[in-house]
Amino acid sequence: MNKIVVFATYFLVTLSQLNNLGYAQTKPVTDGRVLYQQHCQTCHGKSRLGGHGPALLPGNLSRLKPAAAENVINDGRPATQMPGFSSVLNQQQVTALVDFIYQSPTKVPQWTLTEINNSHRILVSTHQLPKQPTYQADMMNLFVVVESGDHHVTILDGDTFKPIHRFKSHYALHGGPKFSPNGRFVYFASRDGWVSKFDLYSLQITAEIRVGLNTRNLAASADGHYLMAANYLPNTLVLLNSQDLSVADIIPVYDSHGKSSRASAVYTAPPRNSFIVALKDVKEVWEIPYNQQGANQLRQLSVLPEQSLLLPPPPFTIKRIPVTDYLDDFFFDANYQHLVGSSRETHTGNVIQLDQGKKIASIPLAGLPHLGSGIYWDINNQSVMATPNIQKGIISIIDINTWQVIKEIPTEGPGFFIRSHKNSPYAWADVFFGPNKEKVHIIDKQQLKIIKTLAPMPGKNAAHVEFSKDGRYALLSVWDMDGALIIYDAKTLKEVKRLPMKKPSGKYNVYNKTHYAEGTSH
Ligand code: DHE
Repeated sequence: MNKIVVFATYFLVTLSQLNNLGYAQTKPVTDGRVLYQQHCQTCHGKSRLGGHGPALLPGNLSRLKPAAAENVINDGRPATQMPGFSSVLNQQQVTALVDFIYQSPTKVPQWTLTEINNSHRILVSTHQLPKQPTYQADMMNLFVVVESGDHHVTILDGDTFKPIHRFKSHYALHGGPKFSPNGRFVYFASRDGWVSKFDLYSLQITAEIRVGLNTRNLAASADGHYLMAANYLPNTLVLLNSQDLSVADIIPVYDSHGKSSRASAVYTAPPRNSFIVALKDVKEVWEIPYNQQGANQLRQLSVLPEQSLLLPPPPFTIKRIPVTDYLDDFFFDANYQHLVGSSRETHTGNVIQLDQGKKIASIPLAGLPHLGSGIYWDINNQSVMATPNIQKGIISIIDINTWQVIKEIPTEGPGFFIRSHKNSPYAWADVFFGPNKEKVHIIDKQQLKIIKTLAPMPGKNAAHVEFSKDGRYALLSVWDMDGALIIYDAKTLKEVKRLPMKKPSGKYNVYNKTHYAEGTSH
């Protein structure tokens, strides 16, 4: 009898030890917090403040109903890195996760002027910088290549295609880096809020500042004086002096009724001397002029009284353009008279005339266009724009005068980026999603048809092209840890060189970017 008791006790103790270690567990985990740690925190951050994925706090989820959040967890979200979890989690677990992410955190995350200023570091002062480049290269034909696989940046000679320098960046750079008007300095923004300034002459980071906890992107003013960063957390725009990255202003984002919003993205509109801001949670588009006239005007405060900040009087006026939808992805025409904005929820492009500050047309776009990567060119004096679609395998071609869709070019799957150059007869459009993600289509810009399809590394995602200064070469990324940057002759479409890289994402040519060249992103 005693033996039986001893054995039973031993068995129970061992079972409970195993349970504690998580081994003998047969019941699936149903604690939302634990599920979050297991499945979500790598991308969305330990405290739900965001990382590679967005922050998951009630304020950031205000536009997403819990039932829709369950769908996102089950099926993933198109055009993002968010995969579906329906084969890993049962419905009870998904509901527990949703309950958890809609709970307010015990400590509300703060990132105010104090935290921002405390993060500011000047690593090299301006007077220590060399007057000339410290190496031989055409400084206007350099490429800045973001390697998202191991969070590095490579500076590439655009004539020899030899890497000049490689350095560690902050975690998950997102959006295109922006350049000073003379192309000497590059500014990067990371999803976790860091803005860095890099000197291409001396190949070093000169200053850094953390402007937010979850940042979207940044824009540089055409006069070279300012940078503006757009944040998801907190709901702010942060204006920086581009010389040393010190804070010039913090603009909490509220609509005219006082409703707070995340800032989806900020863009520069060089001929208008203004920043244009896309807002995620309110039906407004903002234009913020930074010229002297704008500075002398009284700012119509977007700041609610209780939000007043310990900053000198803010320099700029905010022009609010009311819109009928949430617009968070923008295309601009060549002279920045119009923007086309889309939202995830609708199937129309909204054309806003910026001087008039109102919508002038709707474009039926059923495939969820990725307008931010749209480009424009002329066909027999007719200006057209082209945009990939992230839910449908088509490239939409739109007449920029009539705002009519004139053609839909079928592709082998939904795409993310399209690129060209004034000197190239072709536009390069990737197939980013689905079984054909290895493919890139070459489109004849006059005939509006695909003339060739490349698949440089079978099975691996090929995407995002940037041309050299003169348009002779096209550089394509293979987004894989054992990926590559592939250089093509843009005329013969033959491969010229292949450089192994760690998941290279975007690449940016100094000339094309500083000249807001036709065919590339601005
Ligand atoms: Fe991006 C640019 C928004 C997901 C890679 N992306 C942009 C811009 C916006 C944007 C508004 C233009 C800003 C700029 O360049 O300053 N991106 C979004 C999203 O809302 C979306 C769909 C969801 C998200 O999680 O943010 C999204 N983007 C991605 C990715 O998953 C990509 C493919 C991988 C990554 O690095 O996160 C990605 N986005 C890029 C790149 C650019 C970009 C490489 C710059 C393109 C360029 O050529 O300028």
